[in-house]
Amino acid sequence: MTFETVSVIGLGYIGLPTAAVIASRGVKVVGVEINQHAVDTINAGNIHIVEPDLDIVVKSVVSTGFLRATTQVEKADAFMIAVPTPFKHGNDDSHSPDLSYIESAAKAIAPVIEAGNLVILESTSPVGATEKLAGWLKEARPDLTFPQDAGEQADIKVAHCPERVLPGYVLQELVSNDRVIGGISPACSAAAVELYKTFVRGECIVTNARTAEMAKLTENSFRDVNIAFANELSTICDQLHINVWELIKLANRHPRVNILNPGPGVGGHCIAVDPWFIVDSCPEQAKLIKQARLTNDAKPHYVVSQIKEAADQFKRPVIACLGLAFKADIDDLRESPAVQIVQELANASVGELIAVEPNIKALPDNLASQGIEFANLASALDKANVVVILVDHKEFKAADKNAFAKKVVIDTRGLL
Ligand code: SAJ
Repeated sequence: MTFETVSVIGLGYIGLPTAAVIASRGVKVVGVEINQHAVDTINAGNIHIVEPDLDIVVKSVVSTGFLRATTQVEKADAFMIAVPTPFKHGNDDSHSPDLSYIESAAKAIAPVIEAGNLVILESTSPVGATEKLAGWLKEARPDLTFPQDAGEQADIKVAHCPERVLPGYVLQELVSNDRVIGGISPACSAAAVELYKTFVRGECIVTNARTAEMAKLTENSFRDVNIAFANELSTICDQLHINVWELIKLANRHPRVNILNPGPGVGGHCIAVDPWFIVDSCPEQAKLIKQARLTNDAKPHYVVSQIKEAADQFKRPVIACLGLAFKADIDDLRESPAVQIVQELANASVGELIAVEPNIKALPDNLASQGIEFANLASALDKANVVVILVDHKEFKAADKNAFAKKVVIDTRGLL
């Protein structure tokens, strides 16, 4: 199979870097995005998301004409769907995945697909989503054959190739990570491997679509369960007056123990979401996976109660909250436990709040409107009597530790 034109549906945190990297290999890429502002930004050679070095690659592939963004779906040899799979609205307890973006993408590309095309689902999806995608395509195009019926002879090939890149390292990991390739038939997998080989240096490992879906969910659940273990240890250690960081360091000296780091909670758009897709599929079996989610989701509230206790020691508590991003050295505040903690403190009127976040220029409106002050590290440390370390940003690691000496410090990241 040759891929002269690749269409990437959804130009977000995964779609845009993927489109840019494929275009940088000299393949014509058309990115389809419903957000007109994103389309205009990309076509002007700029980016609408934050990811190191992505701006340089996008500028280059747009200027050489290999990448173009549009709101209209066009014909292509391969279609890669990289749209969000959030939870369904309105029922917070069920945490059911919302596949409507995938369904819309299927309905959008259906009119332009032709025999010989490859359709890939990159979005993190519950088990069975790729089969559903193939079903939606078939419904819209009864004139074509699909692998769920026609097997190896199908006109259209469909596969799931889940993204696995780490925010902040997307450009490196897109190329160097191994890829799990799950075709609905072996011919679908083979075609997908050919496409990924054009830009992936890691190995492309073939399986079926359902296993590929579960593999991605498993990777993030593995991390979530391990972080939950560390978070549970941290609360046990507080109770027993043991330093959890020292404890973990010691336990990790064992050749077969490797405990992750406790923190203020688990944020981001993946690890706190994907395990629920497994729980939603198999609620009876996925007991540990569910408990890990609950344990990690409870951690921000635990940190808030620690801060309240510390603030109670002062007549006029001034609380410096160091870091708002969901993890170190990024500017992404979405789904951040640090933001959740700061907001809970503001709602509870615990004291004067100062937020320090070196990766942003100003506080977002929702925080600024709650009367939270935005300051640099030095001035926050100067004013505060309680200091809460919420993110282990490099600026905080580099800070003079003496500046913390006379403060009540709650160090959720083990930075000190
Ligand atoms: N965290 C801890 N303790 C740790 C590690 C992380 O508290 O020891 C917290 C972080 O502070 C953050 C959250 O967990 O709030 C998630 O951070 P992360 O760095 O573990 O992961 P993400 O969400 O940035 O990216 C993950 C990655 N998955 C795995 O490492 C298994 C990435 O490879 C996936 O592509 C990405 O999810 C995704 O898109 O699914």
